[in-house]
Order: sequence, then structure tokens, then C-alpha cells
Amino acid sequence: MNRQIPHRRYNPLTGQWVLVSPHRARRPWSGQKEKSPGENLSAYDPGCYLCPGNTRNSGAVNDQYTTTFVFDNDFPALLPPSDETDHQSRDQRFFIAEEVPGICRVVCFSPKHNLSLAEMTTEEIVPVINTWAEQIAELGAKSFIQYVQVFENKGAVMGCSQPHPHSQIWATGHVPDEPAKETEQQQQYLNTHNTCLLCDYLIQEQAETERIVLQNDSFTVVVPFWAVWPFETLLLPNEHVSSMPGLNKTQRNDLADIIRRLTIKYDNLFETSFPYSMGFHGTPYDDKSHPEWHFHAHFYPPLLRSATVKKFMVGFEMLGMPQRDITAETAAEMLRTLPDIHYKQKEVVKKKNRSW
Ligand code: H2U
Ligand code: ZN
Repeated sequence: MNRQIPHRRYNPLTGQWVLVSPHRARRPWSGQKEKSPGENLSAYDPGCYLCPGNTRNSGAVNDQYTTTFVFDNDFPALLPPSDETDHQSRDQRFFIAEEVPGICRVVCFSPKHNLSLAEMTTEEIVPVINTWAEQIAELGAKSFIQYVQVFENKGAVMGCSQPHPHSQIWATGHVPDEPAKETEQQQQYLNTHNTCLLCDYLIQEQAETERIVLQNDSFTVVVPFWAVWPFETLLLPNEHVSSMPGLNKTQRNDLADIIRRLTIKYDNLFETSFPYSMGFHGTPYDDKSHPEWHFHAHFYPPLLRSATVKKFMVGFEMLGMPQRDITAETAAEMLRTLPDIHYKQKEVVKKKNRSW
């Protein structure tokens, strides 16, 4: 099939389709431009709610933390289970609602206000991974929790409200829609083929190579064949492992390495602190066994052409189906060929060389 003509691609993880229209990338842009994110943050900001020793909006005071720091979200979207039960009778066809118990936490990556994952060392990212894994195991073990979603909103354009590098954890009493769809699809695949969907997909991607962005001994990053966002990536463990707490020490080190190199490539793409929403998907904690689950991370960055022009999910995307302009193969090549050294680091090296 000619990939330069409009076509649709199937996402076997969710069962949904994406419309690919490669020729549209050439259209002129007179629409909205985002502000470039401020690049010059200091290592400590006395006005930041997340910096060590500072007082949060709730009045709570942060520890003088030196690595990662976890706290209960002061404005949680979910609350632990209550004793109150709603006995009102309702029309069960149209007014279906149920209480959702849950716990929301915030994980600061490091005490430094200006240190995003892309600028942290592998050794600095490992404690973040260990903290995520501990939190997933601890929250997943609670009787009223069925799923633990770890995610990072990075950049104001993605709705991030605090510039201090951090992620969020929402643990819920039900399995949310995205991991629920992925559970269903992976189960169906296992039932039909007696193998794992993502293990098999990875073998195909490794054979074709054109959508691979990065690899190390334990992980592979691809722009998935069915990517929706322009520079969307899927990060997959090379071995079948169902959740982050199941990663061994070497795999955690390799996860830190690949996250660092991927986020550097993202920053290098438009020489900006690259915005995205990212998150990890792993096995649910619903007391069922999940041999089908292959742990992974999704990165969904909104930028399309430059640091200031983003992809809008409007019109046909809202009313019809998702659509993308450049192909997954073009996006993968653009990311793959970018250097693994952060552009700010290159500036430092350039300046040093000039003074020699
Ligand atoms: P985002 O940047 O992804 O919005 O996450 C920041 C979270 O930090 C947000 O959920 C919480 C917000 O509720 N927060 C506190 O819990 N306390 C504060 O003092 C500031 C922000
Ligand atoms: Zn801060």
C-alpha cells in the first residue's frame, strides 16, 4: 500500500483506527501559536509549592527532600471510600453513576526546580522509577484499588499547573477506560494466538526497524504504526513483564537510560523543553490473573511543526476519528536521527570550545 495517500491504520491495543493524511503536513499555518516555555528557571523557587521546605497551597510544609518526594495531592480528584451510600432510586437506562474511591499523589522527581527528566542523569532517574514502582505496589495492594495510573503532564500546553518537575499518581477503585480497552484487546489476542500481543508486535517492529527510535538491552521505543499524536512513542520492555514493580535492577537502570535519551531527543527536536503527557500502563490490581499484560509507557506530545505550533484534536477528530498528518515512519526517522546529547549541553560544550 502507498503510505503517501490517505489511509487508516488499526491500533490492536485499543481496537481503534487512525486516519493518516501525509500530504496535509504541507498546508499553510496561520492559526494559533503557543508561547515557548520559559527556559531559565532557577534550581530553587521560593514561590514554588513543590520545592523542598516550601509551604504548599494547603498549608502543609514540604520536607527538605534530597531525592524524590511523594505527597498526597491537596486537591485530589478521588477520595478514599466513604460509608455514605446513595439509596435514591434512579432510572437505570440514563442516569447510571457510581462512587469511585481512590487516592491521588504527587511525586516530585528531585529537589531541583529546573531539572526535567531530559536533564537528569540515569543515576538520578533510577530513584524516580523505584518510587513509582513502590507506589504502584503499595496502592495496588489496597483492597479498594483496582488500578494505579502513573503519569506526567509536562508543559503549560499540556495543562501542567506546576513547573517543578513532577508526576502524578491516581489510584482508582475501577480500571479506567484506556487500560480497560488494552486489557480486553490483550486478553483476546492471547486467547486467539496463545502468545502476547506486544511481544509479537515488538518482533515485527524489530524486523521492520523503520519505526524504531531507540533501543537498549531491556527496552525498545517505537513510533507505533498506529500513532495518533505527531511524535507519539510507545516504550516497550524487550522481555514479557506485566508491571513496573516486576522490573529487576538492571531493567530499572535501563528504563532510566531510555527515558533520559528519549526525553533528550524530544527536547532536541524543536530545541525547547518538549511538552507531553506520558504514563505507564501495567497490570490491573483487580484480584484476577493477567498473563496477557505487557507493561509499557505511552508518550503523547502535542507539538507538530515547531515549538509553537501544536496539533489540535478538533473537528473530525472530535466527531469522527483521530487523524494525523506526517506518517509514523517519518516521525520515527526524525526522532531517531536526532543526537542523544541535550541541546543545552551542546551549547555548554560549544562555549567551552570557544574559550580554548
Ligand atoms: P499538574 O502540574 O499535572 O497539574 O500536577 C500538579 C498537582 O499538584 C495538581 O494535581 C497538586 C495539584 O492538585 N498540588 C498540590 O497538591 N498542592 C499544592 O500546593 C499545589 C499543587
Ligand atoms: Zn520548585
